[in-house]
Amino acid sequence: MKPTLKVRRSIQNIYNDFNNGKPEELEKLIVAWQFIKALPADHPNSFMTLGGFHGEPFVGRGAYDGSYWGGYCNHGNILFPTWHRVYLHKLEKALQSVPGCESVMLPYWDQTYKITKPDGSKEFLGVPPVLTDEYFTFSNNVTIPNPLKSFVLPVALHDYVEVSSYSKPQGYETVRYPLSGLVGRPTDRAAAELNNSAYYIPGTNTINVKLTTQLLNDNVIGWLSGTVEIPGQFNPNNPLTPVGKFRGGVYDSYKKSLDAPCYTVFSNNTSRSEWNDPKYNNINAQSLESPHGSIHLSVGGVNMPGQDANPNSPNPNVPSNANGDMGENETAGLDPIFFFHHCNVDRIFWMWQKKHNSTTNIDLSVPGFPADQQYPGTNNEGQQPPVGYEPSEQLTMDSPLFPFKMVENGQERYFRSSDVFDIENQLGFTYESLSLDDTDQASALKLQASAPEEVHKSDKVLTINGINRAKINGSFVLSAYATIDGVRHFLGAEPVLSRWRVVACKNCLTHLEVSASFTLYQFTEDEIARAIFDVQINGRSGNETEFAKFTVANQANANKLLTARAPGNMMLMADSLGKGLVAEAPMLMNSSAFNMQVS
Ligand SMILES: [Cu+2]
Repeated sequence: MKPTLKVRRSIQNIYNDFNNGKPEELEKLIVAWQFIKALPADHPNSFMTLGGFHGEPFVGRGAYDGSYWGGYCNHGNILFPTWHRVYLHKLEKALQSVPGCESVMLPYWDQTYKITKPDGSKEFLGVPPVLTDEYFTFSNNVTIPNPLKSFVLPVALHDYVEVSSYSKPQGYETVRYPLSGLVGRPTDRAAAELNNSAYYIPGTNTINVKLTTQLLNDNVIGWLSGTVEIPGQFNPNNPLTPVGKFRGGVYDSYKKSLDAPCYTVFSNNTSRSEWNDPKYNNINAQSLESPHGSIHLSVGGVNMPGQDANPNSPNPNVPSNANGDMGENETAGLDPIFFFHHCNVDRIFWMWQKKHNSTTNIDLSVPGFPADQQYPGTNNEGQQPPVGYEPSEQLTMDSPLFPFKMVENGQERYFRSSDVFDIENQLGFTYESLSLDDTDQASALKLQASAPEEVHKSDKVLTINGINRAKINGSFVLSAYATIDGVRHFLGAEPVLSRWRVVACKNCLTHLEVSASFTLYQFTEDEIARAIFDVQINGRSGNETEFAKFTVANQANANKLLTARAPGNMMLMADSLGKGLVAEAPMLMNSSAFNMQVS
């Protein structure tokens, strides 16, 4: 008989138990987090050590060479789900090492969970209050600063990679949307201070946490539901303001990723984009990494297009300069919310495994692709390899997952993906099932009942290739639009979770590219035939002048696009489209590779 499995639960359920006379589970979790955060920075179980494995402090070749990544995290390749699985396991072990906390399991932030509001309607919960509250009060009335809200760096973080400015001093406290934590240079600090002062309680230097929490929740819920319409901002006299809900919202992306045809395509954005390349005629698929990146950006503060001016902001006309730590790979692991987010990502990974008969073994082959060729995403070509890897090195499920070690037959060795395929039999735990889990009949039925009928009119997909990432500092969002009969519709947004100084990546300059595809299910074939498509990039503003050139103003340029479109031909190439967008656009688009296609 199987030993009883430990259970990773939803943090919101644990919080509800706390409020309903069962405080032990949450209190132990809080004690464990507080403890590992207070350990000396160089202690192997300290939060500084563990949170720092993801990005900064940089080690290895990437500490000085921008062609490499100085952190250990794997993104854009097939190790993304499994590397993070081991990472969570190590943090959980650290929490369990705290005296009296041996039973603590890492909970997940169930992002797609909906609550019923007093009027009976359903809405996403947003960020659970226990992750945003300023204080935590134990049942014995002792109150402490909430250890899950932020982390104060016990040591400074320095970025020595060329001219990068992504450094943080000792004593820096992590921040989330709508605040900015960009403090590397005096100009950055001034911009961050200006941004943050908009959220002070009037007459003080104290952040209005109630307000910033509300704005964070609005932003996260906006990303989840895929709503870009800003209440009160839509101007019927200005039809090119984008409207609508889109199917690429985080909720739909997570759901769609569960249908990804094979592990390789499911596991990362690079492999997914190859699968979605129009040359293969495949059914459009989504990766787990993509909605995961959206949550990073929603918490870390990259505005969705149309959310630049927030009507709830104390000064709605000031575009947000939010630069939260979750939004860049350098510091994401140092905000405690990272681990609750990734625990949910891992839960969805496990759901995919159950659905695709992959709980005990993972097959890397891609249907229709020759087994003797390297599929994109099965190495680190075209991106900066993390610590321990070379760009062309072939990755497998037996590649070492640096820096995580385990003991086998008395010998210490690095973890491999194959050590953690089966969370129940190899790691001894399972997930409390909640939203998105088809195996939970009750919640599946509830989901169906609450989902409005979606009319599916077309199978066509808009694909965009060849955006040059090397020119864009920090994370950003690529969004796509279709203008039909004078109304500009928002098609979706592809998050790009990135590092601060990408241009330092010398040997990546020619091929560090972003691709994205957007389904056009909501339009008829006829509407698609007369649609004008355009793309926009939203990223970190107010810090690097380079980025500003790439911002594409909505209305002015949509008109120019009308003339750039060849009649009856829905493929817009860089030369015509580039001029239609902005003068500098070809710098951003790899001119030979840029391609926008409906097929
Ligand atoms: Cu992540």
